[in-house]
Amino acid sequence: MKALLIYPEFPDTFWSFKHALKFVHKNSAFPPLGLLTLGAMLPKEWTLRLIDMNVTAVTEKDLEWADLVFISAMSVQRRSARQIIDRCRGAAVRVVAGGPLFTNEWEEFDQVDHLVLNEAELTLPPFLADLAHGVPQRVYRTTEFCNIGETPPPMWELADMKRYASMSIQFSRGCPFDCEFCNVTALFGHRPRIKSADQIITELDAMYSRGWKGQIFFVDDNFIGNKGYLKKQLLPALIEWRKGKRGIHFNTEASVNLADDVELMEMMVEAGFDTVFIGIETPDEGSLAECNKKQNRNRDLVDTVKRIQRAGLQVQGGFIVGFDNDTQSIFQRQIDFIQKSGIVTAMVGLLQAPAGTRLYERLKQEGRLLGHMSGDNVDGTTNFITRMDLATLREGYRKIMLHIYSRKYYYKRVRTFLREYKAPKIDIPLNWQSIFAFFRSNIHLGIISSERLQYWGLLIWTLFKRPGLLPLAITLAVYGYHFRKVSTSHIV
Ligand code: B12
Ligand code: SF4
Repeated sequence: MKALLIYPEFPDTFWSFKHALKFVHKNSAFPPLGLLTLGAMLPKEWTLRLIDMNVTAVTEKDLEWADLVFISAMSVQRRSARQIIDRCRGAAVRVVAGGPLFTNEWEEFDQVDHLVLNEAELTLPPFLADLAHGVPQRVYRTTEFCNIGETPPPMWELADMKRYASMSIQFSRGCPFDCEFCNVTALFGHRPRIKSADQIITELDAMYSRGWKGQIFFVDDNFIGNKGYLKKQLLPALIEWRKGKRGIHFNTEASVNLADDVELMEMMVEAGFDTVFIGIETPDEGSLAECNKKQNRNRDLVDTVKRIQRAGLQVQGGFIVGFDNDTQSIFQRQIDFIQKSGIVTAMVGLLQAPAGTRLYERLKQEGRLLGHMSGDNVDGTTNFITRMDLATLREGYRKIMLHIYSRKYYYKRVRTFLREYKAPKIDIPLNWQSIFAFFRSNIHLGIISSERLQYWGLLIWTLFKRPGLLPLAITLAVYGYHFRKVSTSHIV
């Protein structure tokens, strides 16, 4: 059997990092870990090929070659996924689809031959067995969650690592919290399930031996969901593994209560973590209560962020406007919070209701649901009737984005952050790629772009005040360039 694994294209969004990637000559930020994991579960005698459409196009020859096409996607890739499904039909090749988009919206994909939903660990074996017997069903679903301690290591050999800015690895699935809008608990459950430290080290060894010496993203929904295991097993193992290995550094996603555990933060930094994405959502207590974001309540969130930054972890933040409780003052309050906290990468979105969440069910019952979410949480759209007049909400949202990503306030925020940040000791060797990126940013941002004054101002300031953080200052300037491009062109 010849199986073609296809990952559809992301639109040009905040998360695509498209405009930043060209500085480092990369095609995409991360490889499709779901498909690489799926690949490891397919029969060993099959011939597999992966096409990540963010890296290479799918040709008619590719479709002719395949006996079966496996597609994985999240909602934001819906459009590209539909196009490739249509092309497969045109080429008379059978399509098997899975991943978050199809798990959440499977009833809308009549054109797909086989929907193998939820976690492949549980639904793929029955599909493969039925296929072998010539009686494959159309839909495979489950309400169970698998034991990821038995998930095989992803097939890295399917991906062309050079094309990506970062690699990905997954230690846990699921999150103990219960935020009303969140898809994670619906898809992966409340009880964090973990891989063993040995599994993680095997996966890291596989990447390292294939020549990967850069950033690795722990794609966990909440990395600190099982603190006991982290402190006793995984982090000590990572600290040991990283010894003598140059270039490797980690980032991840965690809940805000990370700030309350100094020992945990210290261990993460020692293990090579330098960045953590946190769902801050809103500085408004009422809106936090509305969405049941308990862990963010009754705390000084600016101080919490600064504690994490001082421990050596850059905080990236997710923010949301459009809660029922929000009034028009929320826009300025979000701006003030973001500027004060020094969260440089602030992903602000309008509240959307993903299918399968408690929010989706509530809005449906209230007769306020308008259809499926776009899946791009920063495109200024939503899929329900908002309490605040929609035009006002969108105008307020635009105001936030144009403000925080304006040259003046973005560069100001970078300095606020660099002032606070205690840089971890991560040994990143100088290579040709970073030298070229440095020259490219000097030409693009320092000469061609209208932000040249702010750019050189930041570099000179950093050289005098925090010289060790110069590479980070340049990286953040490049991110800013991407965010500004997207926020001025993309928000509807
Ligand atoms: C890494 C990640 C990203 C990366 C994507 C990089 C990449 N190339 O994959 C980045 C940072 C770009 C990203 C962005 C966003 N993401 Co995201 N992301 C994740 C995250 C944290 C991990 C994904 C992953 O690699 N998992 C590990 C692999 C092994 O799991 P998996 O892909 O789910 O695959 C398993 C099953 O789903 C299934 N499976 C998957 N594919 C297939 C295919 C077939 C054929 C079969 C049979 C089975 C199968 O089997 C696999 C093994 O169990 C997930 C959360 C999560 N826990 O998965 C969210 C998640 C996928 N993201 C989500 C969202 C909403 C977003 C954003 C809109 C922002 C946001 N609010 O988080 C943006 C949109 C992107 C954009 N450009 O605008 C949602 C998706 C919801 C949906 N219905 O689509 C998730 C589930 C998190 C959430 N908040 O609910 N994301
Ligand atoms: S803490 Fe994050 S992952 Fe956990 S339920 Fe809330 S939004 Fe979802």
